[in-house]
Amino acid sequence: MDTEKPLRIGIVCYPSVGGSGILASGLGDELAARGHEIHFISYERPFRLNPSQERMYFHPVEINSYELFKYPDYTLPLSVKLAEVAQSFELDVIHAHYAVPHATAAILAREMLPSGHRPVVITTLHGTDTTLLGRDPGYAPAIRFALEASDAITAVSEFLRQETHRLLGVAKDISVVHNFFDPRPAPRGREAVRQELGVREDQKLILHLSNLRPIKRIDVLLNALAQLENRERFKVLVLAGGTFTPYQGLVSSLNLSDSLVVRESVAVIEDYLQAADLGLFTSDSESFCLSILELASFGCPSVSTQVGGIPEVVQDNQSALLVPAGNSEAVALGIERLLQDDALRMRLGEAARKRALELFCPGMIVPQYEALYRQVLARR
Ligand code: GMT
Repeated sequence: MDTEKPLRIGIVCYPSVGGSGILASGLGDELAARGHEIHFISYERPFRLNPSQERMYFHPVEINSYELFKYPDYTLPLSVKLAEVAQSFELDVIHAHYAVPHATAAILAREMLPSGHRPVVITTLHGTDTTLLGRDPGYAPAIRFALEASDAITAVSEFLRQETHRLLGVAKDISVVHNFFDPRPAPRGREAVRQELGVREDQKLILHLSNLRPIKRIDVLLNALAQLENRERFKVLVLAGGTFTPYQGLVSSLNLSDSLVVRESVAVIEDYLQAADLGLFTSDSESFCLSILELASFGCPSVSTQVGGIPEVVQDNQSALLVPAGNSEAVALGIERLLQDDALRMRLGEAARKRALELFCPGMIVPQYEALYRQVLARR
């Protein structure tokens, strides 16, 4: 329990559907509930921000389009807004989630302010800011600079910590602070939700939720489903954080249209998490995979590719089934095992729930961020 003076914290994140923004919104909510004053800064209100939380504010960044610019610039207006908010509300900390361009804007904001009014900058790496952009020579030097200039860096898994040292050659220490999830009660009952989706009592509901970016390998997921016999046994729900349209052609050609339900941009996911029997994830890389944790919190086990930080979140054969990446046959075998063996599915689900509650709950993770803020402020 943090008993010291509450802090004033600015959080900069992406507002759209994606793990980094979801985690940042959850963290802001928890920190505000613990008495800190939280200021979110982004181009839109983050979609999962709790509207009724006290001590939580949102400051939009306005972007003008100037004729001279072929491409609109976000980094500079963001840095100016961060500096304004930091000065007006006397922020102690700016916490940047996802390095590009948030860490750069935060460093610029800090340097723009008069000394004595400068917040410390903490940067949390979430995944593709290292694993994708960190490999791009057009980005890497700028990311490395922003990380080295941050007062502290965190990564959401040990995998991501090591990849950041390896790919970006960052010399500074990186602390691992895993993600957390605090499930809210589902507003509707399990049966009502399954009815809405057209899932019969004797059918299993397989759930995939993501922003559907190419790294999620929706092609592998659909090909795996197409290999399963007796499709009457299950329904598949995709909670899509982006448009599913590009995959409709593949769905039709694999004859999966009757087995698949898609819902785009769902804000309250708990309804669907509680209704699912198993999760399905086929990413080529994942620094953590918050969605696996979200399902685990409801006692739902997943079949997933064994990549990146996923083995830190769930353990193969104990709280999930992990299979090689890019291999739809292996994915299909994993799903088949869990469709056929109710006892195994229940056992893995219960172990996943226990692990989520013990290791990845707000009570375990949020104090780690609070302690880091205090440590860095004391060092300053
Ligand atoms: O989509 C986002 O907002 C960020 C995204 C990414 O591509 O970096 O997700 C990452 O952050 C999540 C929250 O920390 C992790 O659960 C995801 O595993 C991670 N995605 C990847 O590494 C591909």
